[in-house]
Amino acid sequence: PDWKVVKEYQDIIYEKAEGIAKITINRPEVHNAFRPETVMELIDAFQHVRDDPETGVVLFTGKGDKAFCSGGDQRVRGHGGYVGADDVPRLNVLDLQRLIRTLPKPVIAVVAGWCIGGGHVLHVVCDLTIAAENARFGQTGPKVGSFDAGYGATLLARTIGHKKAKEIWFLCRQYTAQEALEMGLVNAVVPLERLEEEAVQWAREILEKSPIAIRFLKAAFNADTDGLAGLQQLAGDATMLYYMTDEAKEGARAFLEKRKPDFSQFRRLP
Ligand code: 2NE
Repeated sequence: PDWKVVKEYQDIIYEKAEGIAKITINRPEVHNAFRPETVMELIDAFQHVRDDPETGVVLFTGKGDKAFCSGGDQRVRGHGGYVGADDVPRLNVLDLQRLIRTLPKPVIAVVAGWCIGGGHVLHVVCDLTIAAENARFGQTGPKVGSFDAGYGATLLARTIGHKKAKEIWFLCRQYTAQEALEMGLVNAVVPLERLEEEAVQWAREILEKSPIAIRFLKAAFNADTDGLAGLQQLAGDATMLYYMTDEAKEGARAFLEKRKPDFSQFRRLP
């Protein structure tokens, strides 16, 4: 695709083409580790994607072929969180995780090289993952004095099963792309030079499908794991559809016309 930059950032690159957004963590010197400002920029870009009617699928990736993301930038880990220029300790990557989950468009993690720690959790919360043959997956938390017992543990367990998820967190080993494929952690493994091409192909196939069908399916998959927050998302989508019906429009119109609504004109379907 002929990627065009949507907005300039310091730590990330946000581009789009053909209805596909590409968001790239651009800190290759630290294997694309994120600091609070990186996450703020990612949140800004993902929020823009959510509101952009031209975009139907997001590719989320890391700059270069050495890493997708190596998690939180350990150089700025302070007392109570990762500390940005404003001197406030934060774990704002959790907000980003929720934003990716509630984005009503599929997000595909496009992984070359290291996908580790909080970076691994980011691919776990993406809807699909396409990995290059050189991708390496794992959690390091209990080794470096951290953990993500939210989506990082529980959604991982829903994805690959409890035994394997506990192994990943308790032993902190690293897994090849092929091993990740075998445990259902990624959707496909391709040669590095074909990584983006393959991800774009998957995005194009999704874009040919009905956007509202895809939106509801994503919300339903998430509702199963996200409890009332997941149900809220699904219910919000249902409300959006309901607002498109003559029945809902009759209710709003009747209020404005100061009359009783006439819902008798609408059939009750089985
Ligand atoms: C990823 C791994 C295994 C790669 O090893 P290697 O040997 O291929 O590369 P190297 O030399 O370690 O890394 C290259 C440069 O990137 C920096 C390194 O310090 C190194 O810098 P220089 O020495 O060349 O100056 N780098 C890599 N990862 C970094 C990081 N996360 N923060 C800052 N600098 C980093 C190896 O690099 C590794 O194990 N990295 C650390 C992985 C890790 O433990 N991440 C944090 C997990 S905790 C977390 O992310 C988290 C959470 O648990 C809960 C909430 C939020 C976040």
